[in-house]
Amino acid sequence: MSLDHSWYTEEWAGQGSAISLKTVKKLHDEQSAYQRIEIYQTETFGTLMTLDGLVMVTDRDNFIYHEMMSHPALFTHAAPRRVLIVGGGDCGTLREVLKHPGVELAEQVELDERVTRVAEMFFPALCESNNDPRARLRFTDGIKWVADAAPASYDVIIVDSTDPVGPAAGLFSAEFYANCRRALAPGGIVAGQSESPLFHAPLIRSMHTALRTAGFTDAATFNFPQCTYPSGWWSATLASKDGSLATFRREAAAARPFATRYYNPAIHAAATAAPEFLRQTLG
Ligand code: AG3
Repeated sequence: MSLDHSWYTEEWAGQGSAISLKTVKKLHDEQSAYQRIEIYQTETFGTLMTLDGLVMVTDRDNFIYHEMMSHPALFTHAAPRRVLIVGGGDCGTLREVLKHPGVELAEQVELDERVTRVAEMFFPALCESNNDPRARLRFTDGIKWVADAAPASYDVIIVDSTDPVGPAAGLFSAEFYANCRRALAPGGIVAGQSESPLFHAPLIRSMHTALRTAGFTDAATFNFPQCTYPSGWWSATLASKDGSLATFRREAAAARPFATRYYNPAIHAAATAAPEFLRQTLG
């Protein structure tokens, strides 16, 4: 069976596999200072955004990723007030973070302003909280931002990055995590997107090693389905500055005053269960 021009395909380098989404038309195509940003209307997944040919967001399944990047960390921290998002230019993570009434500041530091401007045009729902008075949108290098941040200035740092290649590679390093740890207040938590358990287990292991090297005292990988990302299975890795991740506020999560479509307390607990091969890889 051959794929014709009405299919958008992301081939997964070295994995002999790919995702294809049937497209109706291309809505936007630009080369920003950093990357190629494309928007498609798909037949069954709504609007699709790709960066340099890699799937970032579709209307249909982004809720799983954005909820799992946000709520596990925010319901593990005792009382998150100041949240930093590194990357996350489509603003989907920002929207989830701002659903927490206790959050007083959600600062997003995205390298490429064009990603956010294009998201505002084509993903208005993800950007619906961008004008919340608690939101601060910055367009600069997140690695430098965290290195320059005042000590103890955030409660939670969420790293909503692209794959660990190019400018995003530094977001997976021990040096970056050490700066995150310094920028976190006591009790602080960092959460980073950590790729596919099936395809990238060695990367997840190296993240755990880097987090420990940086001084984090506990780390755990939360896994969840993400059918448009490589292997269809994805993860977020959380780490605690100086405590444990067992401080999950289950009752607060159960009584959350906002709607979710994936996250709930049972999912929170289940997502931390490591499949046997991952448990062995992580040692
Ligand atoms: N974060 C991108 C995860 C990496 C996807 N990788 C891929 N398609 N090869 C997405 C940003 C969503 N806020």
